[in-house]
Amino acid sequence: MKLENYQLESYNSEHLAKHQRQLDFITSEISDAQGIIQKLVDFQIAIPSWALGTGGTRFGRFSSGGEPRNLEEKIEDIGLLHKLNGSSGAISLHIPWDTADNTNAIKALAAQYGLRFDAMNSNTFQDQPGQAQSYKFGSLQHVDKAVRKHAIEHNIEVIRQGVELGSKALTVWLADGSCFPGQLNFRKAFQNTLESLREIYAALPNDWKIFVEYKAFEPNFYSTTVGDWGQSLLYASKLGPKAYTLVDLGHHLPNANIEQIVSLLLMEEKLGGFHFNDSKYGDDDLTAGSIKPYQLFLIFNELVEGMDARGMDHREDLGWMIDASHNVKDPLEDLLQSVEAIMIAYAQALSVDRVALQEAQAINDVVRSQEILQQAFRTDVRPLVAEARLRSGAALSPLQVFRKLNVRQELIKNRGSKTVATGL
Ligand code: AOS
Ligand code: ZN
Ligand code: ZN
Ligand code: ZN
Repeated sequence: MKLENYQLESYNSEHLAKHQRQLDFITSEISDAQGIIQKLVDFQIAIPSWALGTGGTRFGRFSSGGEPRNLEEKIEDIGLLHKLNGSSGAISLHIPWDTADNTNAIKALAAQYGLRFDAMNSNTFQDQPGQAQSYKFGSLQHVDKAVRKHAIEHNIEVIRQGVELGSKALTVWLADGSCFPGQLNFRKAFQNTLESLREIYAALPNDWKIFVEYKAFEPNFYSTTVGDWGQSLLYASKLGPKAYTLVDLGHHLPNANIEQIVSLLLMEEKLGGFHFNDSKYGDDDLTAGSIKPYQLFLIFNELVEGMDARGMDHREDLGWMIDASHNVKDPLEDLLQSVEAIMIAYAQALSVDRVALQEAQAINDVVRSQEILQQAFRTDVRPLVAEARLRSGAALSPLQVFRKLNVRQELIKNRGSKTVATGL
C-alpha cells in the first residue's frame, strides 16, 4: 500500500487553522521555537524490523492481520510510518530473520522510501534449523570453544551483510548467563565473552561501531553475562574506541536511575545508542512514554545537555532505535505512538532553560531547579512536533490519518488476516 501526497495534504489542510493557532501560542511562550522545530525535522528514529508484527507472549499470540510476511513488506511498512510522521527514516534489521536474498534490490527499495539502515542485530539466542552447535547454555560465553566460534562467525556474517546494506553498526545482545547458582564460573564466562567479542571487534570496518547491549535478566534468571551498564562499559572499554554501550530502557532492575546512567556514559564517550520502549516491571517492551513519560523526558534532558556540552550531532552521533513488542495494539499504530512520545520528550528537553538551570544548581536552589525542569515537562510542545511533520511533508496527526485511510484494512486485504511476521 502506498500513501499519496495529496491524501496527506487534504487531511492537513482541513486541520491547518487549528494547528496554526496552537503553534502561535507555543511559539510565543518559549524561546527559540524555530530552532527546536528544525532539530525535530532533522531527528530520525529507527524502527526495528521485529516490531512490525504482533509479538505475543508464551501464553498466546493474537495476530492483528496484514503483518509483513518478508523483508520487502517490512520495509514497505516502515515506509508508511515514515511517510506519516517524517521521523522514522531508518530500519534496524535482525539477522537471520531479515537476511536478504538480493541486497541490491533491498537497498533500492529502502532508498525509494527514504530509509537508511541503522544498527544490524545478531541473533545468538535461538538455534536455527539444522544448527550443529546449540546456544542452550550460551553463545559467546560458552564453555565449548566450538559454540563460541559458531556465534563469532554469525556476528561476522551480520557485519558482512550490514556492510552491503550501508549500515554502520552492530548491536550485540546476548541471552548468555545462568539460571542457577553454581551453573557458571562468572570470571570464565566474562573472559570467554570478552575474547569472543574481541574477534568480532577485529572484523569491524574502520567506520563501524559495535554496541554492547546489557540486560538485567531474562531468559536467564540468576545471572546475565552482560547484566548491567557497568559490565557493558567494562567490555566496551576493554574492546576499544569502536565499542559502546547500548541502553534499552527496559533492561534495568526496578527504579534504576536511567538518566544518570545516560549522563555518565555520555561523559565517558561510551554511549552508543538506545532501544526505546517503556516498562512497568521488566523488559516489558511497551510503547515509549506510555508508563513513565517523565523518565523519558529526564533521559532526553541529560542527552541534550551532555551532547551539547560535547558538541555532538543530535542526528548522527548516537543510534536512536525503538525496541518494542506488541500484544494487543496494532503494531503500526503503536510505533506511531512511540515515535510521537520520543519526539515530545526531545522537544521538551530542547526547551529547558539551561542557563537558568545552571544558575539554580550553582546556588543549590533545589526548588527552582525542579521548577525549571517541570516547566518544560508540563509545556504542551505537541504543536512543535506537528509543525516539524508539516515541514517534512508528513501528516499533522499520523495516527488519525492511519485510521482515516484504513491502512490496516488495506494491508489485511493485500496480505491476509492470518499473518505471522517473520522473526518473533
Ligand atoms: C532483548 O531483550 C533485547 O532487547 C534485544 O535488543 C533483542 O535483540 C530484541 O529485543 C529482539 O528480540
Ligand atoms: Zn533491546
Ligand atoms: Zn529487551
Ligand atoms: Zn526491551
